[in-house]
Amino acid sequence: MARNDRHRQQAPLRKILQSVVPADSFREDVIAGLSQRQKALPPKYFYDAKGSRLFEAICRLPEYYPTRSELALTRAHIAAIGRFAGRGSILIEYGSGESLKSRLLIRAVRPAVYVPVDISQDALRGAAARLEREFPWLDIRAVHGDFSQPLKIPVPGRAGRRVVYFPGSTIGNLTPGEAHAFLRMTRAQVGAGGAMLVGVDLKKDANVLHAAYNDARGVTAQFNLNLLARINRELGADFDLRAFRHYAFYNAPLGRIEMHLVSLKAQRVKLGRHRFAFDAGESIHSENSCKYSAPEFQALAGRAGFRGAKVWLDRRGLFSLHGLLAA
Ligand code: AVJ
Repeated sequence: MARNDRHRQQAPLRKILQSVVPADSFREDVIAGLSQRQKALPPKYFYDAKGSRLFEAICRLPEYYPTRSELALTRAHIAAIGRFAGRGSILIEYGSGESLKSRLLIRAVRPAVYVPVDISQDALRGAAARLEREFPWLDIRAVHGDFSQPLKIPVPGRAGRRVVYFPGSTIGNLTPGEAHAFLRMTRAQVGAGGAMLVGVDLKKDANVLHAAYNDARGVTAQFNLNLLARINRELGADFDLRAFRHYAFYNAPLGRIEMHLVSLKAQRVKLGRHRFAFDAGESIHSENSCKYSAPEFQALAGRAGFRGAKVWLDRRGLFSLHGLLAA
């Protein structure tokens, strides 16, 4: 067999083992969110195909430092991060894991099993296929699911040390109360002797934060507005995209960037048999992106049953990676 045929001769891409995404939750979540006094939409719905492309474009923007900072710190500290996770561990990644960081970690940890978990079936398939090509030795068990719910991980409990990798400051989408519950759930997931590696964006100059969510090219605005476009496309709503504007600001007392979609006029939006009325200036709260100092996040993890054992920062001190151990 020719050397180049090796990959093609491998077993076909392992099936997506588990699917725990309820089919109808998008419609229900949108209706529930738009029915609140402060209208709100869950940020996990940003990531349809177009939204995922826009998010990748955000990650390349000069103003959006988190992606570059996290990659730089992962590169700089990969040996220590790998030792912390422990060679041969069961590595569970929340997110599809096609990023450069995930590949660095896989190379450093050489996990016995790698379990990417993602709500996007396409992202998961793409990532798993690519990782399978790059790491032919890697046992990949992809899980299609929502990691904000308790998940069954398709690996026997005794098979090895469980380490959850949750990069990208996605945890910032949760309020501190929600993050606490999420960390507790993950603590149960990894069990005694388990660990977690969490990427967390740091508090910093509000101007730097503001620029990262109000980029000059308006890509973040497009990303935010795509949520309404998606609701139109998939749920048949009639949002007029020109009548809503992207708005993002740093809420200092709450330590978070808030993204909103502001209605530019009084208007009504139709979604099936529902009608949602907007006043001029009224907003839909579409995302929180909470920022934590290193001690703040360690304290939060401590209340959720973890010990904050390690913190790695990039050289500019913009972003952090926390190594947490089951307490
Ligand atoms: C993927 C949730 C970490 O909060 O910075 C980027 C998403 N929103 N620009 C973030 C996002 C607007 C991002 N997270």
